[in-house]
Amino acid sequence: MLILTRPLPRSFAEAALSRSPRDQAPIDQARAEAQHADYVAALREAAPDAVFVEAPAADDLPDCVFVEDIAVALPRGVMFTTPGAVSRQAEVEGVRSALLRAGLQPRGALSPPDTLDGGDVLSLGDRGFLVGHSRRTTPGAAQALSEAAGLPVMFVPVPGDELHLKSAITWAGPTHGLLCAESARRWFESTVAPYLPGGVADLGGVTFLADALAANVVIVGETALWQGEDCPAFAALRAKPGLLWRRVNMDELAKADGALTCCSVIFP
Ligand code: CIR
Repeated sequence: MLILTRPLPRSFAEAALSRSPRDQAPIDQARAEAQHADYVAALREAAPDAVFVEAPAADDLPDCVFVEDIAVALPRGVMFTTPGAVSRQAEVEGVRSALLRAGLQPRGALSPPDTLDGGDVLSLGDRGFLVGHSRRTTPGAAQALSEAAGLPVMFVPVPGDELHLKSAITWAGPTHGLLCAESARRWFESTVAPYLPGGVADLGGVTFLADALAANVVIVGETALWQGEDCPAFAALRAKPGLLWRRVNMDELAKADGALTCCSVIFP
């Protein structure tokens, strides 16, 4: 297993993109750095044998900690994206050189005007990918991803005004199923569930969670990292055997619209 992360830049609190006005949600840089360090430590604990690749620190790229948007793990390699936010496109170079140096094989390519944010790509294992059509991700990019991976892609609009697909839904594997924000239930039931090859049951079912942040979990080996509000449905899910649940808190990064999956890319 190889895990990619990137240090939190010193420009994060002042300049990371955020949909909340900064005066409503000022970011505490030191707290964000401490939370990110805890997150990386939790990944290391969960995967002690993994190779950790840290892309170079880049204080001139305020959103660069969100590596998920830059590289997508494919069955036999990596696809580098063209992120949909122009201010983030220079993030690719540092991630690309770090991953190629680590020996990963590049797969596929995007051509202008296509753009792709990895936050819109949910891997469903050998079933393929669920890809969100957002303001950051184009249909042509979903097609290019399918060709690069040699796997089917199901392309769906992102729910409501979510930034990314994985702002609303992630997959904890066949034992624990999909986790979806309650606010996206109607979207899931009408736009996703009927079209999933094999249906929802084949993916282990779905649990709806009142807190959208909690619906974004990172699965690393046998460990699941989670954050946000707990609730009985989530507690029941965590009580099922098969995963060790580890709570982390990244609420400072959430102010810049980042959830847990955003800060790493896991190559199994
Ligand atoms: C952005 O707007 O691009 C960043 N502030 C947040 C990116 C979060 N990434 C993700 O959900 N995959």
